[in-house]
Amino acid sequence: MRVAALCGGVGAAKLLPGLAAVVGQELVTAIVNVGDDCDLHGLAISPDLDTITYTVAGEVNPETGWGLGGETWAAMAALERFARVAPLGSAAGATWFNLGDRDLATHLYRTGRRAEGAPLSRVTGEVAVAFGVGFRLLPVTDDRLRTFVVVEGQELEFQAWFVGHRHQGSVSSVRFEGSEAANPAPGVLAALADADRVVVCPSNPIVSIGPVVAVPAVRRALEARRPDVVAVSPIVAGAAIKGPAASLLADLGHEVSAVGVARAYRSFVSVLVLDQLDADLVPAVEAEGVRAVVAPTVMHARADAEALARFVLA
Ligand code: FO1
Repeated sequence: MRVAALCGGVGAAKLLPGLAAVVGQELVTAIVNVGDDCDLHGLAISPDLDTITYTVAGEVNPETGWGLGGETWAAMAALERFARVAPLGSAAGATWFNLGDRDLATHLYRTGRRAEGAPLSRVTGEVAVAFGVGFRLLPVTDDRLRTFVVVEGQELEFQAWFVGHRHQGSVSSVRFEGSEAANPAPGVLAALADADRVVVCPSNPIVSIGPVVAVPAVRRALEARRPDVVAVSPIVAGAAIKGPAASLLADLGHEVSAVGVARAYRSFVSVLVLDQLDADLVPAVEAEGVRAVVAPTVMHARADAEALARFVLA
């Protein structure tokens, strides 16, 4: 069975190995959010692509869910020296976004290859092979697509809010700059057309899945495959497992529940997997025109991910 999985960062990274265990890595194509990407220190940084790569390679930092395990921070520590000389407003030498010494190598390689004219999708494939990842990993687009949030009247780039401001503050709006003009990366539309099943991983519906489905041709391809598109609710019992999904949904006027997720996804998703804690929401989800099925969706261990993957693909 060929599977295409729409992915953000940590939530998706937990389900992917489960999907691979069921159908085999070579039959899974991950279509990954790039709205979180950022340019710091002159480096091209793709957090969600790296989180997926590092996780499926078994090299992710298990405490944080991002970056590499066993990291050292010599480069970040050395940058502190320049803090007292950097002019106000300069981004040079920033240490608010923690880049470990080994993680830096990935950004150096990606930046070097992009400077040679290689598209992000090509470089992502090279990085995946370098980490021994057998999946196909694709950025949703090779074009520039960046997420901005407006908090207390101030517009911030995604990482400046998520990390710089520890995703605090009430978000009044979110936009995906470049999405309207963005084309799917090579292989994305074919993956969505050829897949026997499309899985929307339990990532943040607004800022992880949102940018992916904001690419017009991707949204159209998903709507055309709606009967074969299954989503796993990232909201369980009114809360997100990790990150700001719940507060974001609330800030933007969505119901913070699997019902709110069903409403957000219903134009391209035909089945929503709810956690057992939300079994009582089945009728309300189905009232949104989305079939609801119940299974344990919180993944603590690999076995949980494989069981959930088996359920999602059944
Ligand atoms: N998240 C943090 O909360 N603090 C950080 O300093 C941080 C650094 C970082 C570096 C590389 C990378 O790939 C991810 C990093 N993240 C950090 C996580 C990142 O902000 C999130 O993974 C997302 O973009 C949301 O999924």
